[in-house]
Amino acid sequence: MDIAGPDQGTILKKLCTKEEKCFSVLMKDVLRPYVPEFKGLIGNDDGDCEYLQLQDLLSDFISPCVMDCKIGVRTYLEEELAKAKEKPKLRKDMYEKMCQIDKNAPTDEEHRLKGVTKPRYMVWRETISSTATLGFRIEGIRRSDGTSSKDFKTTKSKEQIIKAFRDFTDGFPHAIPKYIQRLKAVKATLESSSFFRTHEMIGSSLLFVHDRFNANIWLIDFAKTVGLPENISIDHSSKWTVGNHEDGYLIGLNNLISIFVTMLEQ
Ligand code: 4IP
Ligand code: ADP
Ligand code: MN
Repeated sequence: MDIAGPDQGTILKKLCTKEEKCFSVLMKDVLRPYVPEFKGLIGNDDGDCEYLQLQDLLSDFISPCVMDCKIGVRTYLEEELAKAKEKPKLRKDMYEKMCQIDKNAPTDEEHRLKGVTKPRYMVWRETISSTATLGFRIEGIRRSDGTSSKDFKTTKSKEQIIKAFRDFTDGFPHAIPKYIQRLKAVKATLESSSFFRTHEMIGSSLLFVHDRFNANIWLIDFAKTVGLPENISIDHSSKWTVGNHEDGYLIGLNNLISIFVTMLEQ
């Protein structure tokens, strides 16, 4: 998703109408300073493809280090679960991704079928990583030299997370207190946000960015963030059960804060 936009300091992301809707609401919400600015839609030259034009969050940094943490205890929509129950569709690609990490993970039947359903794969990914227990997981890290790693699929324990966060902030000690401050500001703002009160945030990330001088965090990726049904409200930290729409967003945020505080104290 690294397409530079036509204007300085912007990037383009393939249009997803769910995400566009979220950005439109967010531009009028108290969360606005915590998300990339949404500058509207833009088509390609052939007119067969549309993009969201977003503020490039990296443009004010010099050789930034970047980390994407996916927040929440659940990473698939209830709607995807319902679809898979009604009409189980076997995903060969997901079966193969599963085998690559652990060839013993699929059941005998799944091995025979050479496929797994999407929720089965997503739940498995949640439990081998820190998502199910800590309410967030590391998706990827890019270092200041430009090298990057997505090798965090089995980073699960607090100790493993701290080691990865230490590597990420190595040589940039000023970033840790700045990250704590920003995470606390995100939390306080979420508490008064009507967007947060009325949406289920699935598969959304916090993007951590620092360089030698600064450090900051933004909320990104709202492709699977959806408005809650009229009659349902959530507190973002209660246990998810089918139909209650809880996402565990605050479980992840609170754990991130406490882990960075632990690192500062160590
Ligand atoms: C991916 O699994 C990620 O969970 C994707 O989420 C998800 O896309 C993919 O589902 C799934 O295969 P791995 O990270 O293990 O490869 P994201 O885009 O946030 O990274 P969705 O569309 O669910 O967000 P499919 O169905 O797109 O393959
Ligand atoms: P996807 O839905 O394809 O997962 P994301 O919105 O999560 O797309 O973006 C993928 C990656 O692109 C992020 O991990 C981040 O590194 C980068 N990115 C996303 N939005 C921005 C932005 N506004 N500015 C700079 N980088 C971004
Ligand atoms: Mn996504």
